[in-house]
Amino acid sequence: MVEQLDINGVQVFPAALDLQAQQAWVADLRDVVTHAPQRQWETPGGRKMSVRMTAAGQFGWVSDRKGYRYDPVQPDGRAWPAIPDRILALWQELLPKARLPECCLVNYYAEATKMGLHQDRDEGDFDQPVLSISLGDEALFRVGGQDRRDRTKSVWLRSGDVAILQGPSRLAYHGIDRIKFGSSPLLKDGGRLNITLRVVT
Ligand code: MD3
Ligand code: FE
Repeated sequence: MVEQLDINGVQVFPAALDLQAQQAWVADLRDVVTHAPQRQWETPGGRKMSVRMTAAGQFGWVSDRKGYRYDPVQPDGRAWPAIPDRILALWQELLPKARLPECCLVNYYAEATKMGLHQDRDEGDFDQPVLSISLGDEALFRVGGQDRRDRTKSVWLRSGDVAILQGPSRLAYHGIDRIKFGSSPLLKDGGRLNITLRVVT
């Protein structure tokens, strides 16, 4: 990893994963989806999210009328599948001092999917970093500060890009404004996968 960008404190490593690695990750994630189908969660306010989500690890992130939370089981009562070794290995390589991730959240963006500006604060220890990997179509990522009104910066995240959120940026507001559907040949039906690794407890 040579180039490194700083977007309001978020460290972005463009093209950190080469094409062969990206294809291997997609195969691993297809396996995860076999054991944990993707779902469109309902927000506590009753709106269906446009992002399709699943997870691996000790916990998955879920949402329904009762609220947002990490859950050790899927809605059908099954445990979440294990985090693939190759994915765990990237965390250990980039973040050797961090605790091991307990959730590998897998977000899929089909055409016209977006994710509004939010903070990630359902985890127990904000001193632990979050690692994000983008696969497939390009996405316009927006990140501000710890106050929703703080000025935001935008950057296009592309397939193979890795981002690390730690320090003050760990609680920064962020979101995905849009994707450029069909901009990457990686996923056969198009769209974008984003993988985030988190320490939950
Ligand atoms: C900045 N995902 O899953 S990834 C999420 O592309 C989420 O699916 C987006 O926001 C996506 O919660 C953005 C980059 C990212 C992930 C976690 C962060 C940026 C972050 C946590 C804190 C600050
Ligand atoms: Fe987030």
